[in-house]
Amino acid sequence: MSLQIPDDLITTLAAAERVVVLTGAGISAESGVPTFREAQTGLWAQYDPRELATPQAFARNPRLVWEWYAWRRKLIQQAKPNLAHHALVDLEQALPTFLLVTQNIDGFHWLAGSRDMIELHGNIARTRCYEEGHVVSWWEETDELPPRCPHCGGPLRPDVVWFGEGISEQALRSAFDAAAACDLFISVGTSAMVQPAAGLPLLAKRMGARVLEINPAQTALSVIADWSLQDKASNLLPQLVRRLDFPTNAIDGAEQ
Ligand code: BV8
Repeated sequence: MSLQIPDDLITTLAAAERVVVLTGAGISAESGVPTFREAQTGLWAQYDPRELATPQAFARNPRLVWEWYAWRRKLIQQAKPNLAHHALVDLEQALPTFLLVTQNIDGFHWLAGSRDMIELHGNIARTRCYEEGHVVSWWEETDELPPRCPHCGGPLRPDVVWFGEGISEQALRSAFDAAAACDLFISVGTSAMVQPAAGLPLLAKRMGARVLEINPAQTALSVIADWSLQDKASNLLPQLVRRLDFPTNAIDGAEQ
């Protein structure tokens, strides 16, 4: 039995001029991609992701970190966006001004059809040179891991933002400007712990926006949200789009 969506939320969303959505690992949970907080499986169960997703871990054991991302990349390649991702595509196409900011690196939003979006933490499908920073799309496969940059011979790394690394100024500026100017901020599937992303809903609230949180669990954001709907994103987001009588092309396409 899905959660009942409050009428005042529907009224607010129907009248919203500028909507910002922040997503975290929870929106991909139903695609079969484990969230950061779920215990990792198999060989990786012994590691804490927050320890592995750091420059220190890569410096200490580059092969281990490279193999961890290769394992996650394979998992993601075998999965696909779910109804929650597709519902956000229908929202983007129906609303006057919409920006999706994701913490996720799985690329599922783009795959589902989202275009007005910012990948704050990079994308696991992209690889870059550890030394020179440019994205590398081809390299010679040898037994050595991580592979070597074909230009400078330095080690390659995933093009993601690790803990302790800065996020692109331009991405941050766009995300914070949009959060400050929006009239409705929707937080989906995030524990609202990782900075600076976790500051976005707080800024929106401070600047007068209403805040909707979609998460089966309570988080630090739940107490300040105007609506905290504790249910799965793939239940609630399609319901939201349908209650608004918005076209559901992306949802319908995914359900076929
Ligand atoms: C920076 C890419 C500075 C890599 C990631 C103390 C206080 C404040 C900040 C800090 C601090 N100490 C350190 C910091 C900074 C640090 C930070 O925030 N640490 C945290 C742990 C406190 N932040 C940083 O280091 C950032 N950089 O601050 O730079 C700087 C400036 C200039 C120069 C140098 C440095 C960089 C942070 C980016 C880290 N990289 N990802 C990778 O993925 O391998 S973050 C990583 O964590 C993922 O992106 C993931 O998204 C995120 C975890 O958060 P969530 O997305 O929320 O996922 P989580 O598993 O936590 O929660 C899932 C939620 O989904 C749950 O609530 C669950 O209930 C819900 N859910 C489950 N199923 C569903 C669902 N919801 C809906 N539907 C469902 N079906």
